[in-house]
Amino acid sequence: MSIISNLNEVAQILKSMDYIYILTHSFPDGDALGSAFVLCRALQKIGKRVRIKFDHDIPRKFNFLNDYIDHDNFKPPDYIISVDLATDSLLDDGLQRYASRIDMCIDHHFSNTKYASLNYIDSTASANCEIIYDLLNIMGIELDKEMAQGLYLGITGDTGCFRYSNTTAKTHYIAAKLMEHDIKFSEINDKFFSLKSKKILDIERILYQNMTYFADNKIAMSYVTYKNITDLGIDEHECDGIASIPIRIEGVQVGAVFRQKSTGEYKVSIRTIEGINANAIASMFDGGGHYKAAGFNLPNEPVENLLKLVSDKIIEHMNW
Ligand SMILES: [Mn+2]
Repeated sequence: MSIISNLNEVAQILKSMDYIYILTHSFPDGDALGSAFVLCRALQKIGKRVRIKFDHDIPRKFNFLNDYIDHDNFKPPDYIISVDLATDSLLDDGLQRYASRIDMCIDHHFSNTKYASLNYIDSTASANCEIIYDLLNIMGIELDKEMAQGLYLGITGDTGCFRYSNTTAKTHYIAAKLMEHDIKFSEINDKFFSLKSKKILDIERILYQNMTYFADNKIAMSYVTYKNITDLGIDEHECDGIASIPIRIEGVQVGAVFRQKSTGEYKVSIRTIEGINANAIASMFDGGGHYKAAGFNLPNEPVENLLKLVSDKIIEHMNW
């Protein structure tokens, strides 16, 4: 459980590894997949045997990454690296057996629990892909167009297309360097920020219908049941963007979306405005995440009770 604060050291250690599995969080987003994909491809380029390990299929929109994912038996890995994984409990259930033996963690979550033998955490990076960009530079591994696209995907994803306050001058600098590789940035941004399937619009309609306000409209919460999701035939992964719907309502300071999982439990996503720490709210329920975006799980109970439970805690926490 030690901390590495120098990326040069990470580079040195990676060079000494072989037969590596790369793991990331369940419901992987662009940053998780971009980090895993680019690191995998980079290490393969210098002759390492590496696979990304998943328990579930990844969302269809990320299909271009599939070649790098190990669905067969590799061999038992000698090393395990995690990327964009704040805590080992966020691994897919089928990967929990690796949780206790992660050698290296490369992450940008402020809430990272330092579960690996060696932990490199830079919470000033808007996206984990920023760290991977620096790392490959240090290692002298040249980016190709696919890698530049993977990194751009992670950065634009975690900054909400360069809108969130985690965006820095360095974020733009790296994005500019990536654009020199002739990447399809416009297509990527359209695909991830504008295009919506009819099914997603249907699930959004349900969210708007279920919207509930607390604390003088400072809190807005909504939910979708597992039945809603399966009735519409939606792949659970496709719902990622719905978490930010309540916080877009004018005057709302804390937004939450409760999404029921197949187990009946609810995955709660918290979004906050500047000045309110979403991570602190999620921590009250044993969750975590970023300053303005965090999450936690709640047991299978009537959703009205859960909304009330969470809003009461937030009201108390905020002194509202
Ligand atoms: Mn990330």
